[in-house]
Amino acid sequence: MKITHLETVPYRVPMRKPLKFASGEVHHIEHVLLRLHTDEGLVGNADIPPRPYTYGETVESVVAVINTVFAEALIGADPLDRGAVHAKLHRTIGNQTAKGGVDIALWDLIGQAYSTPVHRLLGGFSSSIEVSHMLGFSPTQKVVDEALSFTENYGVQSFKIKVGRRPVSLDVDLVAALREALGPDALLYLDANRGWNATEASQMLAATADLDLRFFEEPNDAAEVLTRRGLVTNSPIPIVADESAPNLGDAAREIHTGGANALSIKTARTGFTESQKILSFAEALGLDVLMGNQIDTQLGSVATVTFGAAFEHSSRYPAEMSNFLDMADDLIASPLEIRDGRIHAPTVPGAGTAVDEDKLAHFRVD
Ligand code: MUC
Ligand code: MG
Repeated sequence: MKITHLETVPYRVPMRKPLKFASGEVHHIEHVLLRLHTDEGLVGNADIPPRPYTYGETVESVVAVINTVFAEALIGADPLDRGAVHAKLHRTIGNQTAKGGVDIALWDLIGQAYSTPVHRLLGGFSSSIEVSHMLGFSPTQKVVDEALSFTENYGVQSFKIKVGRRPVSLDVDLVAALREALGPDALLYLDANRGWNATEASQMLAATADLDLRFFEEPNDAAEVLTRRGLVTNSPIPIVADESAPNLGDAAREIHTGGANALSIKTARTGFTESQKILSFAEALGLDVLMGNQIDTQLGSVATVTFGAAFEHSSRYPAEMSNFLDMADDLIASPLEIRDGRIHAPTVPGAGTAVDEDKLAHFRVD
């Protein structure tokens, strides 16, 4: 099997409600659909979400790097030789979600070629994984109502709370209100997206010490090495590296230099191949891993469940997979369903990233 040509299709879908957090805001889904075509007539698909405030990528940069740099490694390649493709991609620094998308599309082809779900090719640990919902900035009562509606309508019991606002007391009050409303059994954790400095983050930890929070993601900028290391050393709960560890090398550096003691894995940026390397690294060191959300569509979230449910170590905590409910529509051909707080991994051959061609025609902007 050989890749004969590729397509990079920019598309735009409105959000029902914007998602706001300390490092940015998302009002519209403006992503790139990558399609790898083969001489056997198979098409491998992946959703690529550029996040300029996290990785510096844009729709235009994703399209450009794939067409002008990565295409040379892809056209004529057999998807099974993905090690050779990755070695070539590795020569280009950055462009994290473009690389993640290439890997997912390659695996989608491999799964289709072997008539097997990628979830099973990877590991097949569990047929489903529990869902965690990410709560963006909004007035406290609205956030509480949103969380309660997710528990009631979808059975979701785990929430990542976006924090990092000033004054810190704003977020202390929010977290206290959520714990009060959701009760002692809900799994609650924080993500400040670098919005605070280490002093503010310490104040947050002290003020919420009796609220049973489980993790604290990117409390401050990991580039503030000294204060970040102090925070990690003194924090009673694990400090999770997300945007400070967007690839294997950065994850290893952040862990070994004391910048974090838990890791977020996002298939949107490390696909399946590099995500598995990060997962093994974390497992060997006894570090907790969270399957994160890049404000993913269903097309993106299906990759998260495909990977997350494939391994025991990535299934230990609920995976962030529900923000597609904030979006007005989706390109995915077989929609995801959250039932009893869980999403099932696709059972069709490939990665579950097949697209609805009518919707693609409607939402594409090229
Ligand atoms: C997260 O975990 O930080 C917000 C920005 C981004 O790149 O991902 C989201 C969620
Ligand atoms: Mg994060």
